Amino acid sequence: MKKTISGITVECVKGDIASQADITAVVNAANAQLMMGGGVAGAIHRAAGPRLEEECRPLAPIKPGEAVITGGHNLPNRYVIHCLGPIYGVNKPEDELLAKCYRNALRLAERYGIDSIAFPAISTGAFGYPVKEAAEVAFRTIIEMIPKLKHVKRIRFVLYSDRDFGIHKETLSRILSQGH
Ligand code: AR6
Repeated sequence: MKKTISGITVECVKGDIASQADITAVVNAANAQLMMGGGVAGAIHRAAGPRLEEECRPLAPIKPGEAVITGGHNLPNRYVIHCLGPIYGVNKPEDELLAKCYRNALRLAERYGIDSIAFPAISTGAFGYPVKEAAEVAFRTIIEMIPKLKHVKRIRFVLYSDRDFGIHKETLSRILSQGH
């Protein structure tokens, strides 16, 4: 599924965040220590190799809502942008902290002249954020950022399950049909 908003493509695909070869920067749903983890942080670190953890070590720890950038190492992508999402029910306000992740990742992408970026559904796995609520925050934040983007031309959401893919497609269509 693909939508174009003011010349910028926003798309949803089903797949693995570590296999997005046509994208310049992939986003990691990181832990505060920026180390190997489960889910997305496992897939990204496994594919990138141990030099990614080495590059991350001096940048850690990060706080919920923050984002930092590293190289992609053995990933097919030039950069990894690591975001720490909020733990649902613990880091509050969750919606604001999750919005900050997307905002900060896009700001970093702009600073590095990145043309394409792929996001996983940050916080919706181990951190327990309900997928529908998280998708709403993610797309609303991205759509708000679109007028500020000069370099980023393509924003991809990579969803791991059919259910999450369906929820994201439905949420994006609904938000756009509401005129936002
Ligand atoms: N590609 C795309 N999406 C994925 C993949 C993948 N390879 N693997 C899982 N997902 P999570 P969080 C989906 O747990 O909630 C880690 O252990 C998954 O189904 O990766 O932000 C870190 O070390 C879910 O919908 O991230 C942290 O401690 C979404 O990606 C903590 O978990 C995010 O799930 C971060 O938790």
